[in-house]
Amino acid sequence: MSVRPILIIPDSKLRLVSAPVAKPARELASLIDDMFETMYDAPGIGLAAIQIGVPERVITVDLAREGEDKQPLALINPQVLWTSEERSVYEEGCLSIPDFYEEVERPAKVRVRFTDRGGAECEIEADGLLATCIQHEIDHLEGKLFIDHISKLKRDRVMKKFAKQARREA
Ligand code: GNR
Ligand code: NI
Repeated sequence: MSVRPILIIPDSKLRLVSAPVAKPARELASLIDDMFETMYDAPGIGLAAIQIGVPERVITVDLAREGEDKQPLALINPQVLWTSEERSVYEEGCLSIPDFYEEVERPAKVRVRFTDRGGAECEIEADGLLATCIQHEIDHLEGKLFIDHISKLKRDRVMKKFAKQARREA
């Protein structure tokens, strides 16, 4: 198991559309272990494989707070079956856009089909922060970031700041 580096914008890999998982079971299990370790280390409540440079459709989520028992959830090839008309707004952040937070409106509830880490076909209906987090992660699989849901003015400002930082570090 290892903590892997998290890609930061404007890394172009973050814009890739991830492919359905094709890995052998052992490699997939090891990817998921690394994703949880990386997510807990950050710390974050969700992670998509592309954030550690792997363009495959795997996400990890854990909304447990510090001191609570862990609630690790891995979703392989997640598919949105239904979203509610009702919307909700959360202040979102992203490990690939450090220290930037903005409110995003999304469907309040979502029903998702996925394969779990044991290979079982599952469905969950999520609401609250879990619904938002799962949608944020599924967006990553499409090369989409939460800043794509905010105003162009704010997005351009944050992209510019990170582009400048990347140039300084180059
Ligand atoms: O850690 C994270 N927190 C968060 C807060 C509100 C909405 C979504 C998230 S996901 C984010 C980790 C991350 O970047 N996942 O891709
Ligand atoms: Ni993110």
